[in-house]
Formats: sequence, structure tokens, C-alpha cells
Amino acid sequence: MERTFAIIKPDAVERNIIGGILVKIESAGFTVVGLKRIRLTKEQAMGFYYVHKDRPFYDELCSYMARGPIVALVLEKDNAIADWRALMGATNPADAIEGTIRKEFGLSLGENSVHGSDSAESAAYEIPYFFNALELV
Ligand code: DAT
Ligand code: MG
Repeated sequence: MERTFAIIKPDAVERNIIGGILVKIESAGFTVVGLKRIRLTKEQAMGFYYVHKDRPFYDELCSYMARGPIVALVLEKDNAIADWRALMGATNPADAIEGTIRKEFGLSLGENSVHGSDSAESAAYEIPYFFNALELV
């Protein structure tokens, strides 16, 4: 079993589609082992997306992630990291294939509804950024 970190981003929470996204997650065989609705400060979003600090879109990305509540998730499954990336779809919803969450729900490159760890190293940073061990069951 492998764990990965996911976020239902502000654009999706604002549109009341948390449930629709969770249905796709559970239908694909993931177990939700951690779940919380929280609102990040911009500083907390900057810490989370530290790897992108030198990218031109960093400031816009962190402002967006702090503009409203998110749902933070830890998902468990065999091959969870790669399988969650596949279910999310391409970063730009315009490039995402049929059946992916970003194709169905994403609004734009910036407002693409979901986040997922891109590697074991990312998951190891991202999961404890949001959850302690007692919150993962
Ligand atoms: P992903 O979320 O698919 O892992 P990423 O890690 O490259 O993509 O970028 C993080 C987020 O930043 C992404 O979900 C949306 C936003 N983003 C990426 N590239 C962007 C760009 N060129 N302009 C604006 N926002 C961008
Ligand atoms: Mg990424």
C-alpha cells in the first residue's frame, strides 16, 4: 500500500463539488485515510508550494490557494501516487483526457480543482505538512 497527498482546491470547494470529486476518488479504489477542510493563509500556501518559489506564477498560485477553504486528503492504494496523478489528469484541464477530474471539473490552468503529490519525496513533505500520524487512519 502507498499513500499520497491530495487537495480539493478553492475553485472546487467554492462550487460545492467536494462530493463529486470524492465519489471519483473512492470509485477508483482509493481509501480516504485523512480528510480535513481548512483555509490556508498565503504564507502557509507559500510553504506548501515552496518548490515553485522561483516560477513566475508562484505569487498568483499562492494567493489563489489562500482565497477560500480547501479539502486536504491522504489517499491510500497500491501505486497511489501515480494512480492519483492519472485520475487527476493533465495540469491544464484543456489537455486533460476524458474521465479525469481536471477534464470534468477544472476551469483553467490555474484553477484546476485538485492537487496531487508528484513523487514519493513530495508525498513525504506534503502529508505531514497537513496531518499528524493520529489523523491518518
Ligand atoms: P500539478 O498541479 O499538475 O502538479 P505543477 O506542480 O507544475 O502542476 O504546478 C502547480 C500548480 O500551479 C498547478 O496545478 C497550476 C499552477 N500552474 C502551473 N503552471 C502554471 C502556469 N504556467 N501559469 C499559471 N499557473 C500555473
Ligand atoms: Mg505539482
